[in-house]
Amino acid sequence: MSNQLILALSKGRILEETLPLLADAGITPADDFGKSRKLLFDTNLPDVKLVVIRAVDVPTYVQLGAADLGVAGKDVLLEHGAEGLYEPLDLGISRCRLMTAGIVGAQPARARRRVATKFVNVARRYYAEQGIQAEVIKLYGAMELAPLMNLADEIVDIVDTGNTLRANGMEPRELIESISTRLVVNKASMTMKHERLKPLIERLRHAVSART
Ligand code: PRT
Ligand code: MG
Repeated sequence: MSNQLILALSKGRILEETLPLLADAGITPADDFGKSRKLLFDTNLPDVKLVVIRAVDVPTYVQLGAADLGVAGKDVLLEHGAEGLYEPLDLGISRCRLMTAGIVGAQPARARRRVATKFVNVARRYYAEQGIQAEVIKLYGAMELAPLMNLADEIVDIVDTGNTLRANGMEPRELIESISTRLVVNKASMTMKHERLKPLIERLRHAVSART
């Protein structure tokens, strides 16, 4: 392992909220950030580099040690599994809820409920815990469409304002988890690079608590 610290950031909506938090913690990307198709960036800290990757890939990078730290939604972490990861800090950004949802007024009547979701592991676990027989159908997007097209009786998806559900004649049903974005750290890095990681985590912790 090198002396470099690699921080993996989730691109998309989480990135937009992560950058101001990093700035509060005194970590700013180099000038070329976001300007090119580059995915690996220097920062103002000589030993810290950033990679910007698909949110679903962040746990993999950190778990396998390609990145020392990562910023990922709790939903992604729950779906991926947390083996090999520490989760020292709730960053408190990109809050939302993982919920079941269905067509307004419709009862999920079937003995074996058809559930469309990209969160197949979370969904299987949840319905098993509820003692509900479920056939989980993997989709990669537009989950709201599945009940309308009679592909599924219910979906498991992220809800924030509920506008997306409402616009499609659907309503939230049960809360599975409240979600926010977390800092994750590779377990081996935490041991081997502890002296360098600890102050970085503390800077982030202070930036988070200064906001609340
Ligand atoms: O888009 P891509 O497939 O590349 O990746 P992604 O969809 O995983 O990334 P992105 O940028 O959409 O960010 C997803 C992460 O942001 C999630 O893993 C959550 O941790 C967090 N987050 C917070 C959200 C939302 N809020 C959110 N509202 N992720 C998605 N949504 C979507 C939701 O899927 C639904 O389509 O917004 C819609 C619901 O919003 P409301 O306000 O209409 O209820
Ligand atoms: Mg998206």
